[in-house]
Amino acid sequence: MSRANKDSQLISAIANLREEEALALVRERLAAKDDPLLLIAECQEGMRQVGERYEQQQYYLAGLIMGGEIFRELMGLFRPVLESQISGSASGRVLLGTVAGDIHDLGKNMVNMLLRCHKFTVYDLGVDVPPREFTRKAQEIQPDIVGLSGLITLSYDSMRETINLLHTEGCQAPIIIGGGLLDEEIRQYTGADYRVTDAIAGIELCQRLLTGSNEV
Ligand code: B12
Repeated sequence: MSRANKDSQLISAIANLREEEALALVRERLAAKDDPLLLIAECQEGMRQVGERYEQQQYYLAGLIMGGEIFRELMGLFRPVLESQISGSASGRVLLGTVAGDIHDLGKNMVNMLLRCHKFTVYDLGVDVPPREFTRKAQEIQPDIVGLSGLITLSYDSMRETINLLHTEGCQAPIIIGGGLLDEEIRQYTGADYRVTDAIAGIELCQRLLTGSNEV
């Protein structure tokens, strides 16, 4: 991803599944007051490379699982730092979830954490969420924004179905889809209003949507 320095030692430690090294590097860089958002971008790039190696059959499924575990541990290091930086006044309600058929939740959880740090109220429905569950919750809480996460090809149909149902049931909140592999064509296919490929862009977009700024 664009914000990450593609050659960093941290990216390489994650891509090579060197857990202890990755944890030590993040601890060190957080202690040296490195920007946690930049570190998160590097972690995402490391995970992208894990996925690439899986695709190229250099790693088996165990590699993906191990990558996921490393990322989860790294998130534990970021959480207290980010939570100590909570700023701004109370903002809007965001309905969030990973769509039906997809169980990836690390990115969604990261978004959840960052949104809370920016004083959003987040209703996170978890993973593999059926369209009907999104509409039921949307009717109950009347969100200001709906965020759908999806990382696998299968999730694009689920996103489309969920968005169709949300519209049919009268939900007028802007809908953002998020996931590392999403592009403009997929956004159009799903009918989403916006798409983002990293959490920081997602938070900035949510802030702009709520302040009514046109610069989206
Ligand atoms: C870790 C991982 C797993 C872990 C997930 C653990 C977990 N609890 O999430 C496990 C091992 C369970 C897994 C399973 C599978 N995986 Co997997 N996985 C990955 C991997 C390596 C990293 C994902 C990740 O966590 N990245 C780090 C986070 C931070 O990034 P992110 O999710 O993109 O999220 C960021 C942004 O996208 C954004 N964002 C995300 N959601 C949202 C939502 C909103 C509203 C907003 C604003 C922003 C936002 O913010 C986040 C932070 O910046 C990816 C590779 C990749 N390129 O992503 C493959 C990948 C997604 N997996 C893949 C596959 C094939 C699978 C399996 C089908 C494998 C199998 N044979 O079983 C299963 C799918 C099961 C299912 N039905 O869902 C493929 C998908 C290919 C495709 N086109 O369909 C990928 C791309 C690997 C590859 N290159 O082949 N996987």
